[in-house]
Amino acid sequence: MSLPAFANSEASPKLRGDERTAKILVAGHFAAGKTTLVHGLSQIAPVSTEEVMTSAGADVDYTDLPDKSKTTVAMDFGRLHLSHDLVLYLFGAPGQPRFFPVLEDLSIGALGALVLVDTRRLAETYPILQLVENLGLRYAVAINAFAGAPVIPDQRLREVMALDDGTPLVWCDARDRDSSRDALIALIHHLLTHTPEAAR
Ligand SMILES: Nc1nc2c(ncn2[C@@H]2O[C@H](COP(=O)(O)OP(=O)(O)OP(=O)(O)O)[C@@H](O)[C@H]2O)c(=O)[nH]1
Ligand SMILES: [Mg+2]
Repeated sequence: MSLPAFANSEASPKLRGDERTAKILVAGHFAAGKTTLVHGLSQIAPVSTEEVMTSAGADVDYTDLPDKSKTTVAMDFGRLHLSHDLVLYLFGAPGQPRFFPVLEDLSIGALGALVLVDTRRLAETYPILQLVENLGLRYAVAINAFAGAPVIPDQRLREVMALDDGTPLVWCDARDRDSSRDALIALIHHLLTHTPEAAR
């Protein structure tokens, strides 16, 4: 399978109406960088539903990252021309377990999922992977390489996450458009080469 030349990543192409479209779920644990990735890639004004975490939510919110004051409570939304004839609708899910039912709802109609991971929070990745698999979504794992996070060899990461050999595992920087786009390309390649013809 091949993708045509990519559209200018800085452009905000209008929809022609004859493109192929796909809904993609961007999932991952708390603070994996989902909102950062969707907002960085979107070629339209993204939708954000981040809310400030206050002491009122201390019992239920994750509070181990003092610099992170907001968390997604419903979804991120963005749109990206990945190529001139393929448009992705990106739905970023909340990362905290109490919002998992929202992730389930957001997954409806998705072609696949990009699962973002910070290697410092691998334990929080397992329930996300479990959920995505239970939902029947094909997925790629993108390690969002935070400064100071352990650099773990891919083979070891595959083992600890129990990834199938065919599941793409890529590294990215969610703050960088090209890097994030490459992670999505890996997912799309996987989806287009593993999706039954009838579902295309
Ligand atoms: N150093 C570094 N910081 C990042 C990266 N990606 C995101 N961040 C920062 O990490 C913080 C968390 O990013 P978010 O995009 O809010 O994470 P999220 O996965 O949407 O978080 P929730 O919605 O709360 O689950 C933000 O302050 C980002 O600026 C990255 O690749 N490297
Ligand atoms: Mg978020």
